[in-house]
Amino acid sequence: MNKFLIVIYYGYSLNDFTFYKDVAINLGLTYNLSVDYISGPLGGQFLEVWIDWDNSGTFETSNSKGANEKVLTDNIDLSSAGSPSASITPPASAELNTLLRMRVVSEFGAEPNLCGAGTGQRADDYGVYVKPACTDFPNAGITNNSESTVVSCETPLISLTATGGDYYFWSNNLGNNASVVITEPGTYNVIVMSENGCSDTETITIGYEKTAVVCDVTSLNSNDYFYCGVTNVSFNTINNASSTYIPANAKNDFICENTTTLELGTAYDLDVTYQSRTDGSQYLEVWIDWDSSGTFDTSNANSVNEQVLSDNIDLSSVGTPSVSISPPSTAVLNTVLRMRVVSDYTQSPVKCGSGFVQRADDYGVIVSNVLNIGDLTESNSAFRIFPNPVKDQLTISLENNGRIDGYEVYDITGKKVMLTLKTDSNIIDTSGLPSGLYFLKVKTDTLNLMSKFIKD
Ligand SMILES: [Ca+2]
Ligand SMILES: [Ca+2]
Repeated sequence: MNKFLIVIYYGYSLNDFTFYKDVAINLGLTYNLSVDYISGPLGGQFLEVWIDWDNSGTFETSNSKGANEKVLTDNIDLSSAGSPSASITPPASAELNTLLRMRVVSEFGAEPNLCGAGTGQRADDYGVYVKPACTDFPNAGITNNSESTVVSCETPLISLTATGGDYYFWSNNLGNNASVVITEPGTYNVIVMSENGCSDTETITIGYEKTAVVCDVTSLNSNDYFYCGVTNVSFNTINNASSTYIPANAKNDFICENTTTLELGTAYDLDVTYQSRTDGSQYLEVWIDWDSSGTFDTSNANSVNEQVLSDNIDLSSVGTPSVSISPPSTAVLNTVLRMRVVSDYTQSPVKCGSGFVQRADDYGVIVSNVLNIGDLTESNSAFRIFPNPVKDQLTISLENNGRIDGYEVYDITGKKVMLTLKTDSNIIDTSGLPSGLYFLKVKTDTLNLMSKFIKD
């Protein structure tokens, strides 16, 4: 649980960190030791770690109690980095409640000489206390300071406080403070340790409600304006000016501010404006995770291609591609789905993974089978329904004896109660509807018409 960072101070071959960088461990428990070390371009590097368990003043492969004091050995080739680790269980014969010496020693091109002279050798010594086996364990707890255990647009940060001990070690690189802030879903563990060195673990799982979790993108070049990429996205109610600044994580998440609701059976124009640099072409793709699977697929679980737009432009250009998008009938309904607009310089963008001068903007798309009541402000004199109130048959009359293609009926709550995509008749059978107020949406080959009616 404790990671030692070895800093090499040239000119010294031994640094003694004992007494101010020491660690207490307990008999009967196992601890993780990990060491990071590097080699130079001229040769390999060897590493050993020893603990003088019997406090004899010597490091032995078999000490006075028969214990092996060499706890880690490793080596790497030239121009490499190594991060070996070992699980260490103090031997039952270890000298208790005494500061024992742990030596981390590394040598260039040969096994280190743990006592004596090396050629390019350095040793760092640390202190280890071995305490008796734990009998009094702390009782680890996690207090959730937020209302929710789910990261959402309403609750983007979840604050947790670990309780029950004197020291805290959080997983997921969250550090050693009692209180932490979580922004990503996952399972989080905290090791709670009391002053006697005994520990207990508590776990909490944080969910995510913005959208299905989708892979991240990165960019080789980021954290600056590169003057290429997407500058505006327009899609139904979304009209968002973007920028050609590429943030460090290569992605901007607009899902909480820029989400739009699409109705099944309706087509929407997606318009993207993007630009290229003077020294290279630019590529653009847009994807929508229609099946909320967490991946963008050319053929998803319902055999739908989730790539909705692909385009590219020459250098020194502005592109304004436009595409008409109808949500597929198999789209997951009434859930925020992720739309990714991603662009890269001189090459096709990588929708998941690492690009070159790449930036992705994510938006939210909800596919609804529920009528947006706001749409009903539309009226059209070319369209009449009768009788109203109606009992069993509602007739739709269009000017010039026009025919309808299909219709939808919604109840007062906006829930779709009838859907006919294709019909040869201008008469709707309303006999199965309970009494009440309904909204009717009629499609012809050129128009979307709306009206209200009352069922007696
Ligand atoms: Ca010894
Ligand atoms: Ca998908």
